[in-house]
Order: sequence, then C-alpha cells, then structure tokens
Amino acid sequence: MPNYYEPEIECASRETLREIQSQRLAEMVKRCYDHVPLYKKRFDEMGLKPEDIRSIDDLTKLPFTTKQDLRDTYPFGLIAVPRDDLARVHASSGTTGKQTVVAYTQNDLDIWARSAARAIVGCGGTHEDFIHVSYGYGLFTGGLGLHDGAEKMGATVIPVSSGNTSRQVQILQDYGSDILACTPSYAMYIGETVREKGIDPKSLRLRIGIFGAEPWTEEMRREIEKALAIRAFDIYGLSEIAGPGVSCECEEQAGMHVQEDFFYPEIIDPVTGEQLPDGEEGELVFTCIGKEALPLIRYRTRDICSLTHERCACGRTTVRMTKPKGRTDDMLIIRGINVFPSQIESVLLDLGMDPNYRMIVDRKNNLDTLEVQVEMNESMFSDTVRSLERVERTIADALHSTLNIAAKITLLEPKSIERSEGKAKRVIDRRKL
Ligand code: DLL
Repeated sequence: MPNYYEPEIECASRETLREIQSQRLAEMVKRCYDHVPLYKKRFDEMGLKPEDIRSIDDLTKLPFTTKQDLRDTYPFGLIAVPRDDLARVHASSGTTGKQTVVAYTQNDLDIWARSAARAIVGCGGTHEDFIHVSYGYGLFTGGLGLHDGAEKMGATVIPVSSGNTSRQVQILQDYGSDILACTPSYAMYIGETVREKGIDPKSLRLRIGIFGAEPWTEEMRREIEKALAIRAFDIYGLSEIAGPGVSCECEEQAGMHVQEDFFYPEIIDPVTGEQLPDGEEGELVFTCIGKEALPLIRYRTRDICSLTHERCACGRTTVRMTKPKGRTDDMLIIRGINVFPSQIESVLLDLGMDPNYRMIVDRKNNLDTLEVQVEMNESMFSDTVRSLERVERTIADALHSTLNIAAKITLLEPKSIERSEGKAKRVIDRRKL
C-alpha cells in the first residue's frame, strides 16, 4: 500500500466521519467566538452561543463568511491565534480588489500537507515517484502546496515552479519526472512544446498529471492526456480554506474526494442561501473544522458544482464534488444567457479545435456582443479563405445550437494568443470599462 493512504478516515463509515466532524465543528466554533471579533459580533447579533452548535446538524444555524469579510479585515483580522503562532502566510492573486491574505500555524500546514499527500496517493502516486511541480511558488498556494504534499507522502520533489517552458521539457526528459503538477492550461502548453521539439510523449517517463487551480473540461482532459501520454487528474483547492488538495480525483476519475475531516462542504442556492441536496448544482461552501489560524465558518467559495455521498468504486467513503464549471463571478450574462468560458471550451474541443481561445464581450447600441477569437492550428493555416470561412461558420453554428448564443468567430494565426504559465485569462469584458 502506498504511503499516505489513510483508510481509517478516507474509508470510514459515514457515522464515524460525522462524529469526527461534529466534535471538530463544536470546538472550532468556540475558538472563533472567543478569538475572532467579527464572529463574536455576528453570533451576538444573531443571539447565537457557541454551545448551540453541538453537531454537524447545527451547521445551518451559522452565518456565512464571504471574500468581502476577508477584504474588510485585511490583512489579518480573521486570524484566531496570536501572531507569534503563525508559521506561514500565503495570498490569492486578487485580480479584483485587495489581495486575500491567509495564514497557517504549523498544525494547519500539516493538515494541508496531509490533504495534498492523500490527493497525490489517490491519483496513483507513490513514494518512488519524482514529482515535477510547475505550479508557481510564492504567495500562490499551488507550488508549495503540492511540494509539501509530495514530501509528506515520501516522493521526490522537483521544485521547478512555472515558466521557461523549454527548460521544463528538458527536465521532464532528463530527470525522468513521473508526475507533473501544474495548471491544465500550462499542461497544454508544455504538451505543445513537447510536440514542437519533435519529442514522442510516450518516450517520457511521465505517467500522471495533477492539474487544477482553474476550471477545465473533460475534452481538455483528453487533449492533455494525448499530448503528454499520461492520465490527467483534477485537483481542487482555494487559499482561504488551505490550498490545493482540499479535494482531488482518485483513479476512478468520478468526482473529487473532499478531505471532509478537515474541510466540511455544503452546496447552497447562491440566491437564497438554502442548503441543496446531493446531485443539485449550486455554490460550494466550506467550513474549516480542523484549522487553527484561519478557521472560516461556511465560507462561500463562489464555485459552482454538486456533491455526492455515494460510495466510490475506489473504496473511499468521503463525499465527492463534481468539477467546478466556473465561479458565480466568472459567469458571463450575455444578452440574458448565462455562459461559462468552460462551455465555450467544450464546444471548441468537440469540433477538434485547440483550446486556445479568447472571449471578447462588449456592448454596442445597448446590446451585448460576443466575439470568440480562436487560434487556428498549423494544418488549417494553409487552408483557403473559403474553407476558413466554413470553419468560422461551423463554430458559430455549434455555439448557437449548444448554448443558444450568437457569436462572431474570428480565426487567428497559430501562436497569436499568449500562452499561460499559471491560471489562463480567457475573457475580456469591455462592458465594465
Ligand atoms: O488555485 C489553489 C490550487 C492550486 C488549486 C493548485 C489546485 C491546484 P486560489 O488561487 O485561492 O487557490 O484560487 C482558488 O481557483 O475558488 C476555484 O475558482 C479555482 N479552482 C481551483 N482548483 C480548481 C479546479 C488555488 N480543479 C480558486 N477546477 C477556486 C476549477 C478550480 N476551478
């Protein structure tokens, strides 16, 4: 059995898990009340006492926490331990507004590393593997998260970080990396570079990819698996809750197992806040039930997915979440139709296009417009103008029939869309400017 498989938790009965969760929830709520002024104030306003929370069934009595709460208390206002007890700080990229700063005690780092270790083992990683980490190192949690997880489960880490793609390929070849960890868009770029260098991906030792930090589709999975001759797994996480490893696929690839002894998930209706049952799509909410420094209560992730408690064929009993298809805040509303960039990606890949695209949303004469710029691949580039027009029409028709949205399609020269080494930026929304 590989290291860092923890069947006493990962395969525990639902009753055992509930007991652990209930006890940890009661303890963390008390800590929040005693040490975080914002929570004390909210509880007092609601007439709620920490003693009212005795089990997981009481969770819905608790208020939500939002990203705005973290911003309002920037940088360390929600921290529940003395500054001296902190072991590390990370931050989210903060494309809008202030950065979100998060902090960890040594125990929190251990919980996170255990989660990431379970994730790597769940994907089939073993202590014999060389894990090539191409997530960015730094305030972003990707690099150090996978790094600590890999060390925890006894593998050998290659801490490459992102960038210098040609060197990444050289290292994959020369060091014999077994596992690649990076964003799916960067994996695609690395795959493209492997092809351009005339390397047969099957000649690489690479076996497994652990990709996350942004939404990606099943079609994209197939493309990456082909380009790098590997099995590609989805890993999810967010800095506010820990980092990568909050959940991850197992070898069944049938949803991501949540490390629910540390991070308790719920799905809610984003408008009413009501809890939704298994199988229903809504906003993912997490309560950190094991953490000390930043024990967030019912944190609204804004990610859209659903949960299932059905036992997985891998034997794990932990709840699984579906691939988040996007965030409530990257959902575009174009002429009243809700569109996630991942849906556009699905349509393009289904048509055999490469997933190099950009969406430009604008408003002309009070009407929303959508232009989808799609990069041609090398084989199409030599085609006649007429056949390219046909391709544009085919894409426009497919978008119309699957998403019911009219878009202008513009084909661009190969390589004209900037490649991403981290999270890809696909949307330019000029309506807000
Ligand atoms: O992206 C942590 C991470 C690093 C996860 C490496 C996986 C791998 P943040 O920068 O705080 O943390 O961004 C978190 O990224 O709320 C989701 O919207 C999105 N996200 C993360 N993983 C996935 C995924 C890291 N597998 C935000 N699928 C989250 C879809 C994802 N979206």
